[in-house]
Amino acid sequence: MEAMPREAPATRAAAPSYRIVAAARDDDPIEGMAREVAHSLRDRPPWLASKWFYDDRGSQLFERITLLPEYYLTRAEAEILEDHAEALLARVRPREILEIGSGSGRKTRRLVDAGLAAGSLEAVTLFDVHRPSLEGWLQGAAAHHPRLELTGIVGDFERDLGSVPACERRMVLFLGGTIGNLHPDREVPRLLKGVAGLLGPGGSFLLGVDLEKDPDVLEAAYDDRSGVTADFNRNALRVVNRRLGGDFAPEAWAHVAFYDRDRRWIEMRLRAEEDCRVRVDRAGLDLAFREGDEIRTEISCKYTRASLEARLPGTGLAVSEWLTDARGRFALVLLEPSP
Ligand code: AVJ
Repeated sequence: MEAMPREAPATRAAAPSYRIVAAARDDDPIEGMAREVAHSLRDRPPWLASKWFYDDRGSQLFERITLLPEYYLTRAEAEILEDHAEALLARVRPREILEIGSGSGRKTRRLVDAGLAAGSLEAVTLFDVHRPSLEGWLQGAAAHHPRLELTGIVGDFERDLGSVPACERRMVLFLGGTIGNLHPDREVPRLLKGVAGLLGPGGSFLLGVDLEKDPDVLEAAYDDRSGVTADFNRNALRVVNRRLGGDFAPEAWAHVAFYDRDRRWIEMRLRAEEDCRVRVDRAGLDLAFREGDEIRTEISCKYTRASLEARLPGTGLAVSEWLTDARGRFALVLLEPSP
């Protein structure tokens, strides 16, 4: 049978559009997660990567964290953007904004508006593990800015940045203090080198960094009175249960968050409140935990200008602007390729 060519509606303008692509060339994401979790839960001490917090529920819980009175990071960063985004973008004049770990993309809007005001911006690409967050943002952006070239890339920024195509006058954003989740010696230099490799001619990198401060303030931000962060922390277990056929009892694990003053990072853990046996079918795990055993779920490293700059040699990047909020809690750092 012959297919009839369908007629395009002649009078309607093209619908605003965007595209979403997967970064990982290889495997089934569940397969990959199973392999990683099989390794990390057998490690001594056991741990789970913090990217596993972010399914639909975890992404919503994080959005609630950003509204908590104790969690100053988001507001401090927003203050800096409010004060400096326009002038910054007018100076840098990016053609493309590429945001990694974009989440809900609320801050992205501020920078996109500044890029449009500067008259230079033509394309926006968001890179995140959570596809629905990308869809939500891109849909809204397509409706408001039909002329922007909009792309979402679903991927793991620690592994898949190499699949992002090259581009001129690109401004990479890595905001919110998410760099804190990376190990400062082992993972941060690799990430910075990866980003440097994405910057074409005229490229720049805007990085949000949480700064060292009174440990009581830090600990309150990661152990709020209303218990939202505790729920967020336990979500890692729910995600393992659902995706990998696990049988963790999330309510039997207590939220632990403390500032490690030597390593200068917040560490979040889950502590077993009773002896238990846990199976994770798809990861081939059958684990025994004793009361008091802990699983590390996140580090969130805090920096000073000096300790951040100490990570830069060998990455191909140098600081060209260091902007903080009025209370010096958080920094937005503009990095550019070093000669
Ligand atoms: C989204 C990675 C910036 O480390 O502060 C919030 C995640 N963890 N509360 C952070 C988080 C606990 C957050 N980042």
